[in-house]
Amino acid sequence: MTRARSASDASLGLRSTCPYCGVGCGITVNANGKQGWSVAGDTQHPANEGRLCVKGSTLAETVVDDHRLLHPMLRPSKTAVRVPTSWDNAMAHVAEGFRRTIETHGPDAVAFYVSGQLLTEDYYVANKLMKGYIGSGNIDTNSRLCMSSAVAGYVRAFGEDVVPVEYADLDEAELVILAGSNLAWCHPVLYQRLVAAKARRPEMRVVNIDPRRTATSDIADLHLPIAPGADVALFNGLLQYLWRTSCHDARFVSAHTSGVEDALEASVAFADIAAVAHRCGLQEVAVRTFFAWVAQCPRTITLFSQGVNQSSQGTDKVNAIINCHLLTGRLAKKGAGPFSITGQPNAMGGREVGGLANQLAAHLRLDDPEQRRLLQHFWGSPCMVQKPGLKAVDLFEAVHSGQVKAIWIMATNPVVSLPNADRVRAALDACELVVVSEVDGGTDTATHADVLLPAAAWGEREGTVTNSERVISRQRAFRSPPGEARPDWWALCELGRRLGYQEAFDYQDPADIFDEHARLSALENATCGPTGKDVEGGRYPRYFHLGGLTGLSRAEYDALEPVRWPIYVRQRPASERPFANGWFSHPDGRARFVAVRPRAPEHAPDAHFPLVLNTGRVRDQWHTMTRTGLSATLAQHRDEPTVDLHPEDALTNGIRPGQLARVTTRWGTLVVRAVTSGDMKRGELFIPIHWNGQTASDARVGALVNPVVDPLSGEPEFKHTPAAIAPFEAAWTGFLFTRDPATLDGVAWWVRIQAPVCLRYELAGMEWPVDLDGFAQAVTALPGTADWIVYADHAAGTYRAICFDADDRVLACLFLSQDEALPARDWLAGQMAHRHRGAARRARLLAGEAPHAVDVGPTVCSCFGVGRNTINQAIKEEGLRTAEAVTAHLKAGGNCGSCLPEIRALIDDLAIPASR
Ligand SMILES: Nc1nc2c(c(=O)[nH]1)N[C@H]1C(S)=C(S)[C@@H](COP(=O)(O)OP(=O)(O)OC[C@H]3O[C@@H](n4cnc5c(=O)[nH]c(N)nc54)[C@H](O)[C@@H]3O)O[C@H]1N2
Ligand SMILES: Nc1nc2c(c(=O)[nH]1)N[C@H]1C(S)=C(S)[C@@H](COP(=O)(O)OP(=O)(O)OC[C@H]3O[C@@H](n4cnc5c(=O)[nH]c(N)nc54)[C@H](O)[C@@H]3O)O[C@H]1N2
Ligand code: SF4
Ligand SMILES: [Mo]
Repeated sequence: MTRARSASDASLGLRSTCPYCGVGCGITVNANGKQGWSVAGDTQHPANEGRLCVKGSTLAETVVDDHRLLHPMLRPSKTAVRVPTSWDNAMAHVAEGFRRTIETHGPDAVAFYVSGQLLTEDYYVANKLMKGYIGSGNIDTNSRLCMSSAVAGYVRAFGEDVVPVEYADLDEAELVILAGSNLAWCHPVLYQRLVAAKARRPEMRVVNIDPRRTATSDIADLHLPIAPGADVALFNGLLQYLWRTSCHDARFVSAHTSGVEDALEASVAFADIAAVAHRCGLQEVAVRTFFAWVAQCPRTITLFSQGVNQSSQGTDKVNAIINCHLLTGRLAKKGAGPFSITGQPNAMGGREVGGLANQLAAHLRLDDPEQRRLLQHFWGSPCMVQKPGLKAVDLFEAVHSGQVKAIWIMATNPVVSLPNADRVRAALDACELVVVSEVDGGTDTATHADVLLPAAAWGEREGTVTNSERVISRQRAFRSPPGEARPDWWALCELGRRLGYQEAFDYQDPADIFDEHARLSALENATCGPTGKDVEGGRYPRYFHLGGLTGLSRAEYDALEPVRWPIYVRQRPASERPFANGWFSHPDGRARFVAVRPRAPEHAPDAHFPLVLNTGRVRDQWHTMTRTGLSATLAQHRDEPTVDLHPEDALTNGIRPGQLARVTTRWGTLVVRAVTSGDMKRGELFIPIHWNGQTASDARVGALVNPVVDPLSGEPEFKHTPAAIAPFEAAWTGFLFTRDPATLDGVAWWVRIQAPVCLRYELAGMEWPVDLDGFAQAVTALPGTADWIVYADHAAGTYRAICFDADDRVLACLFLSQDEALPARDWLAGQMAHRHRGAARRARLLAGEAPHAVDVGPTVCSCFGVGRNTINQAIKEEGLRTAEAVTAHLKAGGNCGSCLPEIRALIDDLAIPASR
């Protein structure tokens, strides 16, 4: 097992990386602060140079043991109750289940479903066990849902999955195209870097291509609110424009690429800019401006994310983008290139070890028998994978049909995050053996496990991750795992050993695994082609090369500084970036243009489902909220799940902003609060992905998403599902503050929100309770004999009840109303921490607000807890005209800067013209 360091080690300032997004910021951890730990940005780390966003800054709040799975749990049958057991017993059960299934039904009847949140060492072992020892390709990862289209696009174009751009290129670019990326919220530190670059060089241009206006649009000189899915048409139009205006790099195209004629022919229908604009739902002048800017700017970066990848034509979108970079030779040069930004902290590490069902490890090709044999020989494996395994959506379909009978799910929550998620839940219910490795035993997926394995979490595990710019960093442990939690690599090796492969899985620690991974990357690998100088020899040249990191001593591995691959030779970074010498990884050394044509989505809006449902992220929550959901600070920014829509769509569908609404698709339905932010176009809805069965009664948006996938990458169409919306008419709404989780049987709708010293629930019901006191006692599980004060006005449809403990502290506080007349929650939330002695003071609580209450409004700046109303007031009263002035006045925006776009939007909204 890994050595978990003690607090005294950490007090020295242990260096690690943030477990959230693919920016991969370096952090330092110290043993102090409110939670026992404090986290700060690592000034030495190249990804962030000391900066952190609000999620990174609040990490210490999430290092709590409350929700942790502490012991292995087992249920011998589907109807039995899960009980704690020993690791030995749990692993014996897993090994027996896998062995029996493989013997009876063959290796393709078992599967692993893993995650870009594993460390590279965990990932390497999982892939080796499934592909080299079980002999099946049935290992897929949540990265399938994330950047598999980018992987497929890069491989088609370059012959290898290599991201040829670095963060520093943003500092040099003349034009940055942000395609389908909400960088301001999803990669905030990188966004801040872009903001700083633009402040230094105001002539730099930014174009934002996104159907919605987002916080990212704030930095854009031009926002193109593209029709959902129309990106191939837009970039085909751009290719034609660049060709016709002679912006192509003829030398580069003829010396280093092939297929340009086909790509031009496929895009010829988009030579007419007016037609492109029409197809994309954009103004012709905006498209002309965009094209002209690209033509003018040799240093162009196209940074793309899920608006491109998560599409039934995601791979074609990626190649449409890369085609434009190939035509102009804007690639592998300072300040230029197609940049797929990765989402998860180790999405890139997963790509390196071949974690997708259609990859082999170390960028070797699964479709080449010779390369399979080479890897088999390296691993000494008994039964090597022969064909690609099932991709995530198909994999769970195979679980549903009974073709896959045993599955091990690790560090991902597919009952929330896969499309058609209710079917995933049904699949797990029907599956003979479901093993789930988790840190949180209560997730929607964990509750379907036959065997639950407690995993060591971030802060307790040792290993490496690779960020979006190919920089490998060490994650280091600063605390011991609680209970019996153990690292994932260890549990996987335990299965390997129990299946009879002692030697192959006899690693002592992650350093051992990393060494094997690095050695494999150098196997038969001459990366630089005939003219390259770094390495010679090798049958299968790949840019993915960690030769310089082989043979590290344990101490060297522990002390490893962030380092970017390729790294061919010890102590010597590669002399040039991948592709800089014009050599690509296809056998002939040439990059490929790919002929792409737009396709209509499989499911288009119709009379029943007239709207397009788009899904994505909010600033302060991470995925299914198992970590960020524990932070009261992070809950302030967006406390509830919402559906954002155009005001006219709200009107035509009879929905008042702020009201609950039911959104329905052919696959599922949910109920969330409707908002009309002004950012949406007509015909489109946006719902965040984060809420799940623990945090809301009815807000798992995955249940609504169509299970359509890209034919090449298998990535789901998460951003495009036909949908309908209708008001959800509740008889009453209300809220509850409580110290203990509420009992919500019979409550039609609820959301759970982490507040500073308690939980808050927002509630709604279909019938006004006949016995209101009984209802209050039931939801709070506090008896009628407890110390309650109650105010009830049946005529007005108002009920308020507060229960105190012997120390005069509020145990629970329930407010219900038939006409949505409820006070703002902030003041009452603050009162939960205080004592309330005396009838007068207690009665004031029933009023729900301070005698001179000021409603600060929803939080904009989470770092300093500054609300919208406070900011608006300062803008108006102090005449503030810039975000910097707001920061100077209120501190808001002065720490991580994530909220600056929102502050600027408030200034714009209140802007008073200087003169008329
Ligand atoms: N706060 C926060 N940050 C995160 C995460 C998180 O959960 N929370 N998750 C991380 C992960 S794993 C990922 S993958 C990244 C994702 O990062 P992003 O991809 O930036 O985030 P999303 O919100 O999924 O989607 C991006 C945008 O695509 C737009 N879009 C939808 N359809 C289209 C289309 O047809 N064309 C174009 N051009 N755009 C479209 C959406 O409106 C949305 O604004 O974020 C990472 N960072
Ligand atoms: N509708 C819709 N759905 C989407 C998306 C979308 O845009 N729209 N985006 C997709 C994308 S890009 C992504 S990346 C996925 C993310 O979706 P998921 O991967 O399902 O989301 P997470 O909440 O990150 O799940 C990680 C789980 O691992 C657990 N965990 C954390 N650390 C460890 C560890 O060290 N070991 C183990 N064993 N477990 C651990 C956490 O408690 C958590 O339950 O969602 C996808 N789903
Ligand atoms: S940008 Fe924020 S979430 Fe992403 S790695 Fe950095 S601190 Fe973590
Ligand atoms: Mo992702």
